[in-house]
Amino acid sequence: VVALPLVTATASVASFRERVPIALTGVLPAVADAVPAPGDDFQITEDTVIVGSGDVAGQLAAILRPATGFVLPVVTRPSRNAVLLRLEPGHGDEGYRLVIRRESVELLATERAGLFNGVQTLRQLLPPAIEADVPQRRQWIVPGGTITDRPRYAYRGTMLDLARHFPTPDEIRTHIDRISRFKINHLHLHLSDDQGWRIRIDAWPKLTEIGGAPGTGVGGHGGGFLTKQDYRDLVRYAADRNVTIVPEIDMPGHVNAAQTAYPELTCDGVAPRRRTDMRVGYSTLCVGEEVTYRFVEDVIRELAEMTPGPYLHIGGDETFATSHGSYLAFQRRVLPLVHKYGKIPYGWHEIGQSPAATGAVLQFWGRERNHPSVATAVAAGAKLIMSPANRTYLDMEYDLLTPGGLDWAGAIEVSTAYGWDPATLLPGIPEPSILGVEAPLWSETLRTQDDIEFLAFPRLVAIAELGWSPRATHDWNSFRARLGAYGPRWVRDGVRFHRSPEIRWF
Ligand code: TNX
Repeated sequence: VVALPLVTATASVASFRERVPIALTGVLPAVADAVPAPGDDFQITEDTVIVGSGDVAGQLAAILRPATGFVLPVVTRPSRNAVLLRLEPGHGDEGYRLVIRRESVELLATERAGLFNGVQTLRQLLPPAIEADVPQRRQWIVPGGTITDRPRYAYRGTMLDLARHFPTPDEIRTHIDRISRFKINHLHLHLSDDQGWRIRIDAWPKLTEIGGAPGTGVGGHGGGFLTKQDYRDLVRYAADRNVTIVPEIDMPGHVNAAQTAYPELTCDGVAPRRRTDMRVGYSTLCVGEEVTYRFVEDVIRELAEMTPGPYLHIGGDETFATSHGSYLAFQRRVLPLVHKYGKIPYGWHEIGQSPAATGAVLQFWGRERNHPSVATAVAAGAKLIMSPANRTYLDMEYDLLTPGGLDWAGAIEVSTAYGWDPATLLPGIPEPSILGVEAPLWSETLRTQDDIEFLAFPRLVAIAELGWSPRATHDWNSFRARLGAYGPRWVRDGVRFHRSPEIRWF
């Protein structure tokens, strides 16, 4: 593990900075190990070829062609002046090694995911101008040396809340492009809530016809839903970028939209009015009725059928309208249904109160204090994803002056998002029980793609680094320098990120 200063100079002229060679250690999230080989740089030229047989070689070529203007043919036979992608044992599920020398760049990994991750790193080792979509007249130098890298945690996620504000599938795809640059490998889609139901379920068509109708967003804005084809296309698009989609149907609370469509899901059989306000905790499924479980089982079965990933999120948060006994009765029946359809049950940490949650994953969204029911569930076998609200909630405001976001968990500037350790936040949790981290973006205050990007970036990158990089690399000064140097890439990509005053942006 090396110390991580990132650029070798701190000149103030942007055009000069663009010419400063990128350091091997300038990458976001920080690489596990880097050994520079000064002077042994690789240069991409018009004769360079890409050697590899899988689709990641094609992805790399597609990244490099627009700005270089070079042909960069993808071939299978080894060659000089090449970027070679090769699978071999020993690098783990997502790890990779990059060996950069004057003659070639070798990218070695055991799985396709490792090659994908290595390509994200290689991209950042080229100057920001590589992100341009038309040819730039300049040299394309990759700094010499060897990077050996692998994730600290298997799960590095973020969440989009499709219920309070429904983004289009194209906007979701753009977001997947942006998050996958930082080796985020799970995208949790919050598909239902009091305001809207966003995924077609064939057995209960009114969920989307009524619950996903126009105007079913906070403030009466937006609305809409994903067809099964939309969803499957997103799953595929994400998988190409090493992102697993995690679907969530929130229950037994947060179900007002479903109940506007099917009044039999309420205890009094009366359809509630549509709700487009921001209150939480007032709705609940009728836990004593059999129709509730026919509904839940149909939804779980249809969601599981179209979800290749291992997790199915069943919500379980803020059930203030469900008695404790009813909550436990509900989970005793519903948690096994997720297993029945071949998925690992995942839920907000409240599900840990249920003895049926031993094989489940809990998403911890509390603060840094003792949570006895979480510790008990983990001791009984449950796993944890860390989403402490006062660190990871991308919908919290940055500070009092910056527009957008809520404030119930506090203001979260970049240093706050970065300044914690997933392993030690909660006492008494053994490290192997922690699968990783997730940064949720609730959408009560969102209207547009720009709003999503402004709240997600740069904070999501801090969470990505906590999830990917070994703890030994954790260093605020290094992080903020690497982040500042990343700014021009976002500018080129048209990402409206928050120019946090904590960062010296290039
Ligand atoms: C709490 S955190 C919620 C959501 C809201 C969010 C707003 C959690 C599991 N539930 O229903 O959208 O706060 O920040």
